[in-house]
Amino acid sequence: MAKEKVSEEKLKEMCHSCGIETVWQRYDAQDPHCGFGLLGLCCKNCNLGPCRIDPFEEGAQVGTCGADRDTIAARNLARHTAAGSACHSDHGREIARTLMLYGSGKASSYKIKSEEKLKKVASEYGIKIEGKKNEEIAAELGRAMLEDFGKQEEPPVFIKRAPAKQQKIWEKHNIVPKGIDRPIVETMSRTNMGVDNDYKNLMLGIMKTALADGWAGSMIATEASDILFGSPQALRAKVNLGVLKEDEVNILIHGHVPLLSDVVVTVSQSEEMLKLARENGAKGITVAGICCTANEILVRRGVPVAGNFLQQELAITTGAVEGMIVDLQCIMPGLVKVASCFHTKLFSTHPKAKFPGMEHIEFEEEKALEIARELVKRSIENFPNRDKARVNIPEESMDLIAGFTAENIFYYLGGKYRATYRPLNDAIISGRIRGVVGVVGCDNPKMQSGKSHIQMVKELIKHDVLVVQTGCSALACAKEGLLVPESAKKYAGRGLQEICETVGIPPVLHVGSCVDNTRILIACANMVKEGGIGEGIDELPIAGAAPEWMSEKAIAIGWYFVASGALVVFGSDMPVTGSANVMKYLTKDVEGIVGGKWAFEKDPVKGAHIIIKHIDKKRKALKLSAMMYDREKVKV
Ligand code: MSK
Repeated sequence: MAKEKVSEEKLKEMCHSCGIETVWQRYDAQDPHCGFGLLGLCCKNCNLGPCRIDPFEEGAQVGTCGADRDTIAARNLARHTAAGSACHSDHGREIARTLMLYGSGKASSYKIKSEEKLKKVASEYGIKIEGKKNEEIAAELGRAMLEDFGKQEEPPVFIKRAPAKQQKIWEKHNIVPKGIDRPIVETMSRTNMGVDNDYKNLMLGIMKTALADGWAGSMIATEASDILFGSPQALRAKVNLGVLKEDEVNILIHGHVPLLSDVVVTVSQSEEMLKLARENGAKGITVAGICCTANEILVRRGVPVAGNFLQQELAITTGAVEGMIVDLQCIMPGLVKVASCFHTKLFSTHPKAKFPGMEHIEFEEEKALEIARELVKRSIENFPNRDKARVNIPEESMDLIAGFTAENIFYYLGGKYRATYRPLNDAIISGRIRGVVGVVGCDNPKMQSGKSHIQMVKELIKHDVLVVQTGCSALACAKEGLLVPESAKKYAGRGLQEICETVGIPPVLHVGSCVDNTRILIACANMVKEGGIGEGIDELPIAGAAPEWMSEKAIAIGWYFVASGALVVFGSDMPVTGSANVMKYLTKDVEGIVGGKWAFEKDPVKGAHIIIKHIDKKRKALKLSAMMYDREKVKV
């Protein structure tokens, strides 16, 4: 008899009553959080300290060296941005390196899955493609991309993808990044004790660093991944813990870089592994993803997603996971303790990301197939150790459509023979679509554990805003059923609904993983190029939001959108509120420099209305007509 399924909430309660500690309990145990940290007023950049500024202005107002609250808050923010940019860009470096290795005949587990993109990007890099084999082009392109990281005097190649207006603004303020690594190193250097103490100058350095991430490091990750693993196409898949199967071996892939997980998926579908699974008493093998590795494999192969960031531990507590294979980024060290209560085997695979208590099987591009086979085999052999009485797979799972890109959206909106952004721009001009907003980023126990994304997105689409999503935010909304075409009728305003129904797309478009926020940058540049809605990204009726941001990578992403001219709304403050000057710079002054700015709003519905107001202001400046169905209301 089939066992009764539990809900996710029930699963959380069960963990709690059995004394299994997850992120929510650990978060509570941190209460109260360090006030100086929250305000950004502590400095431990040198051994004169650690120093802290008294927010009530009764105690010390400067650090031992004399640095004031503005300098300290700005320096801390700069270091967060550098760390976030470094993380994304290192991801890009790894994929570019694999592309080069593949082209040089050293990574035979891979192939070129998008020849079209290989040739297009190679041409952008000035590589001659005529008469050359794909392998040769891949080797040259991989090498050229790697050179972008180390450039000293030249901007990375993709910077020229930005609209001319943005490039001019960046040149004027001297924030065009030279190379990708250099601005990150420069930020670490200028935030050292006694170097850059002018918060405004530090902010310019931050923007330069973030631009290197968005318009180069992350963009390389996206483009090189498309070349190696295929350019995504819209596909239907499933999301949430209910994708795990009671009678199959369940393997979770978690992290960000898809170099190993893509091969794991291939291996898990081989007859050799399926036979081994049957021999071990399972009916088959389910590979499902967590976090952005999930998104990478979802958008290209339709592999189901078990969950977003906050579900990584819960997935193990289902008692039905034989192996979790992690690469890097967003992997909680707390997994080890949770897994120790179950039979789940955890495998770390990346030389840069080891976890005490996890078995480490190191990934090498040259031996990807062999290593993936070992990991899948070890997981299958763990199936007999599963305690069936402790299996509690929540029943929730939901359909979603994923796999939209800055390129294929041409076809979905314009049709195969009219592949342009014209229909999108026209829909904005005519007032059917109010604007386009990227709602992205993590989920956070500090906020509503994923619910803020849903509330914000519902409010936006209700007001005819087309939403594009990446990362865990996309997964949170997918679980709610917002990423299927049917949701347009249920939740979207009439204008957006008409567009979605005409072309058969959801009102919320999943465009990939965290590094794929660059697809949104490219889409913005394409909208500008198409014409009629402004000369630069700063003029477009667009915005970005991260309602539950958590990672330093989110700070870097937010900054590259702001520096590119967008309004970015975060659902909780960045740790700089102890400096009124820095806060004013972020929420006001920066707009006069690059055209974009920050806003902070805890309430996701209010956050949505900050965005709607901003979009309406941009529409007005562009002299666009009022929203189509608002006009009808006026007539009535
Ligand atoms: S995985 S960075 S929790 S979106 Fe990209 Fe999710 Fe945030 Fe990690």
